[in-house]
Order: sequence, then structure tokens, then C-alpha cells
Amino acid sequence: MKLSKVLSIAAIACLGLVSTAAAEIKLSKAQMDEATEVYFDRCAGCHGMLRKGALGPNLEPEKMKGMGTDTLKYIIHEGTPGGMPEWGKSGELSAAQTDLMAKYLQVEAPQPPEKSLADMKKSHKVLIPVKDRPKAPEAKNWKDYFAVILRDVGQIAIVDGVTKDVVSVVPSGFATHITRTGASGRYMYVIGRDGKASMIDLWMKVPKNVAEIRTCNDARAIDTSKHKDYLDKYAVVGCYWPPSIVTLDADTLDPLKIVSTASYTYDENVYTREARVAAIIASHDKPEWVINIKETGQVWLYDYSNIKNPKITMVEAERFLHDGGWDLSKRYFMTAANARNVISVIDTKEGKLVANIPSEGNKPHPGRGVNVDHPKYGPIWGSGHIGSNDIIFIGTDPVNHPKNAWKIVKKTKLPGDGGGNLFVKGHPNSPYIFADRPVHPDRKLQTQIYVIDKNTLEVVKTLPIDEKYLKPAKAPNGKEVQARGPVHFEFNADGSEVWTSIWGNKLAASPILVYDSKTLKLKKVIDDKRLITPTGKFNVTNTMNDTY
Ligand code: DHE
Repeated sequence: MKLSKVLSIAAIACLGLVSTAAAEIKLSKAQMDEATEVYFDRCAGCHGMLRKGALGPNLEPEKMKGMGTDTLKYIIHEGTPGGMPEWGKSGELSAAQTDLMAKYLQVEAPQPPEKSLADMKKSHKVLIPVKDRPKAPEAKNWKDYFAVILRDVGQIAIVDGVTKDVVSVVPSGFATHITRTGASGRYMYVIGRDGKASMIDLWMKVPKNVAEIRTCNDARAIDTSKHKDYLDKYAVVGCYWPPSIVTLDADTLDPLKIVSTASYTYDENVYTREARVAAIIASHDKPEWVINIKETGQVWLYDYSNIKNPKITMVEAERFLHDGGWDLSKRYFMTAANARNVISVIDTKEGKLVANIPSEGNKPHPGRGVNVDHPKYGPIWGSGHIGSNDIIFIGTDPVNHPKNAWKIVKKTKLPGDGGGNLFVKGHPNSPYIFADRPVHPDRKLQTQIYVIDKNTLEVVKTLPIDEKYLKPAKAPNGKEVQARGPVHFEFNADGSEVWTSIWGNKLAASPILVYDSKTLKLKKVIDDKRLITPTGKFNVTNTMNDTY
């Protein structure tokens, strides 16, 4: 059930007309339902379900009333240089919806629903019992499969990394966000923005979902237990709403435990109901998940060895933690507190914060980031920024390269002003790092791939995308909408190829482009009418091993 429907039952059914005395804005129940749904789909990720702000600013009604309907309409239509998309101009919101949202922001937000283990169990389905699943892999190349997010149609395409065939398209949650594999790689675990978790069995000749469950109403992260004593035993979902950590059985997705993350900000000790779970990464050395609690600025080290009575070390880091990944040794978790322009470094061996490093750019957004064993600086980890053109590299080896440890050893610039970068990615067998810029407003800058040499750490080449791969599509308002440029990169298992996808409109398919990671030649265009809005791509071997 869509969130707005849940909300309408749980919270707004009895409201009829909602109004604010000061601005005298009145919304009917139907308008409130529509606006709540649009807010959940488009706005809550950055501004929070309770509108208190995180990556995007606070949008609480008192502040919004001060801005007024016309100003809000203008911002929603045009976007902002800080990274807010041009919702109206791009045709994704109609003029009527833009007007509605400008008004909705000036009335009180409905209270989103809670969820218990019993609620979750109602949606739990084991579609194919363990005993009926294959006993051995039925396909040769499964360890080089890619799970490709088909975002706006809520599906996952499984693409063979060797033959480049789309071997299966599997349904998933609404606006599916990411996938991660278990330690053995057999299952691909998927999380939708609606909190629906599902698992795809890659051993099947035609991979299918074998279990699914709706863990929460809003989620972004999923991972599994990767410690040797718990291989493929547990999966974990991080929820935005209700803010919580949900542990699941990794074979069946049976829900085992919910832990609320609502708590106090690390610095001011202010109670925060909406303390959302952002990135989760599994330790390979300890039975531990490393979990970003966005609003409170803590990284939780969640010991899952006693699942009913978990031990949690709450490490103070910085506020508005978002994404991040391992350093080369997989001891240090490098993570972005993006609204504070800080990279926090967590030592997972000692269970403590090592450093909060100013990122020297605007809104760091690493994804998992990129690792390089550099001839001069030693092991370094890199990130780009959404709001500026800085790519930074931080030394991560305090033993052999103590002078460089936890310092920015090199900063390079993407050409042209402004940010727009979302992801950087590398592989030990590639001489290059690849960077995208899909949210840059300039068409030329948005539609290029930026190639960074691993030795000089400078941009040595840009690869423009041929217009024929950027097919426009008709938006519901009749306007022609261009596909955005390339988004996100993933390598094949041996690192000889790097894949990127064209972030198209959901009304038309858009391709995956496969480049040779050494010669930078376009080797293959995977053009399949089922590839609608392909965004994130996750190779089985690289995801199992956390290679980036
Ligand atoms: Fe993501 C990772 C949250 C929008 C594609 N994104 C993450 C993570 C978080 C996050 C917390 C880290 C997960 C982890 O590692 O466990 N993303 C959010 C948002 O809150 C945000 C900003 C707004 C929203 O409403 O969801 C958002 N993300 C997007 C997109 O619009 C992207 C570009 C396209 C899409 O398909 O949704 C997108 N996010 C991704 C991808 C990753 C990701 C591909 C994983 C990167 C990797 O290489 O591991």
C-alpha cells in the first residue's frame, strides 16, 4: 500500500479540511492525500518525513509561511544551486502539483504511522521455500551478474556481465533504491523506498524473488552478515520511517528484531524522533554492522552475535551522516556528514571516531567512495561533492604513511563550475577512477563521464555521451524531457570493464554503456526495452567483497 494511503487511514481520515489560521491555507482531504504522496516520493528523502531537514533545509510550516506560496512555487519549479531538482521545470510535477506543494508546506505535516513486528509479518512471504531452491548454481556466470535498479518502475534487471544479456527482470519495492549481496553472493537483497525488502536467488537459471517483506514505510539501506561465523545468516534493513534497524533471517526474510534509532543528537543532546538510518556496511572481521544514524550524528556499531540482545556502541561522529564505505584495509569506515561538509572516520577495530575531516567542498557524496593504493601517498580514499566540483583524496594508512593519515592529500577539480557529482568508483585492476555529474544543471557537464588518472589524481579525459543514447521522452504535461546523463558506475568482476547507465525518463528505455576500463573505448551498449530508468548497478563479486 502506498504511504499516502497508510497515512490517510492512520492519520488524516478524520481531518476533512486541514487549515492554518495564520496563512489561511485550506487543503481538502484529497489534496492532502495527493500532496502527502508527492512529498513522500520526491521530498522526504532530503528534507525528512517530519520536515525537520537533513541534506535539504528544514521545511516546517512556521518557516514556510514566512516565505509564502509564490516564493515556494518558484523554488519548487526552478530548483536550487544547492542540488534541489527543478521539479516543475523538468515536468516531473505539473503546475497544479507545484502550487499544491507550495501550499502543503505551509500546513502541519501528518504524523506518519509506526510499525510493529506483527505488522511486518502480515506482509512477509516466502515465495519459494529453501527446500525448493536450486542445490547448485544453474547458470555459469552468476558471480559476474549485475543487479541493475530500474528505479521508477520498481524492478531489478539481472544482467549477465559476460554475455551482457538481460537474464531476468524481477519486481521489487516502490522506487527501488539499492541492492547488496550476502557474503556468498548467492542472494541479491533489494530495498525499495517503501521499505519493501526482497531477495533474488541468483543460482536460478532465471533469477526470481524467493522472499519479500515490507519492513517499514520508508527505507534506503540493506546489508547482510559478512563475518565468517555468520555468513549468509542475517540481513538488515535501515529504515528512514519508522526510524529503526530491522534484522531479518537471510534465507527467508523472516523478521527477527526491531531496534528504534530515535535518540539524542550527539552534540546538543536534543531528542530526535526522526533519527533515520542512512548507510549500513557489514564488517568482515567482526559480527558487526556499521550503521549511520543520520540526524543524531552517531555511527552505531551493532553487534549481531546475540540477535535478541544486541550490543550497540554509539560512536559520536557528526550530524546528517549519509553514505560511505570502507578504506582499503576494511578497518576504517569513511563516511560523509554531508550537510556539515565533513568526512568522519570510524575505526571499527577500536570502536571509536578517529577524525572528523573538513571535506573542503560542498556536500560530500561518496556513495561507497573509491580506494587507491597510491605510489606516493599510500592507501587513499576519495569522494566527490554534490554542491561543488571538488574531488578529494584522504590518506588512510596511519601505520606506514602517518604523515598523510586522515588528511586531504590531494584535491582535484571537475572542469566547469558547480557540483552535480553523485558517485565515484574504482577497481584495483583499472588505472582510472570514474566520476558522474547527473545533477549538474548544465547539459554538457551533466552528460559527460569524468576520468581521473589513479597516479596523477587529475581528470585526464572526459567522455561525452552521444546524443543518440540520451533519448528524450514526453512528460505527462506534454513537454519533452531529456534523459539525464550517466549515473553511477560499477565494474565487472575482473575490473576490465566499467558500466554506467543513462538516467532516463520512465516513459522510455535508456541504455547501459559498457567501457573498457583501460582503453576507455565504448565496448557495448546494452539497449533493451525493459531497461527503464536504470540507475544503481551492483556486480555480485564486487559487492560481496566490497571492492571499489
Ligand atoms: Fe541514494 C546509496 C539515500 C537519492 C542512488 N543513498 C545511498 C545511501 C543512502 C542514500 C543513505 C547509502 C546506502 C548504503 O550504503 O547502505 N539517496 C538517499 C536519499 O536520501 C536520497 C538523497 C533522496 C531520496 O529521496 O531517496 C537518495 N540515490 C538517490 C537517487 O536519486 C539515486 C541517484 C538514484 C536512485 O536510483 O534512486 C540514488 N543511492 C543510490 C545508489 C547508491 C545509493 C546507486 C549506492 C551506491 C554504491 O555504489 O554503493
